[in-house]
Amino acid sequence: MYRLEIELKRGHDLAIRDRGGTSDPYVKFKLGGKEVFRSKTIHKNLNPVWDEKITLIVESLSEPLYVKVFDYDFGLQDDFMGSAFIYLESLEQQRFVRCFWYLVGGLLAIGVILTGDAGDMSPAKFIIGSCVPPPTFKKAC
Ligand SMILES: [Ca+2]
Repeated sequence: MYRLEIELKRGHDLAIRDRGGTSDPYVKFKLGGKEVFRSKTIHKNLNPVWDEKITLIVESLSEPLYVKVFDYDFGLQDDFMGSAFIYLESLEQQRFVRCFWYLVGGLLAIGVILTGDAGDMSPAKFIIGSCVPPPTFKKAC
């Protein structure tokens, strides 16, 4: 069992899906085909700040965490804005924590900490992530 802490920080320069040249973005996290979290919707903002944290208990690292961004539309089907995968297996090997930027038609800042607990051994802590920093966007969280 692993404890996966996810911090959804913000989006940067996300895709336009509404006629006014903006979008109403929210983020869904899926693991093993199941939705595990849905963020709040930030209306009319391509640079939304969510600042939401969730903790998941994960049994296996073989399933990637699927991150999807949608534009909320009142009364209509929501529009897809972009997606990213966070590969939990690859996280374990890199022991650092940072805020990470994933390309999703724009960028998402997500911090990830994976804590591994192997049987009755004392919990081994892995602080982890992988990073896609855009060269033009210097601000880290
Ligand atoms: Ca909309």
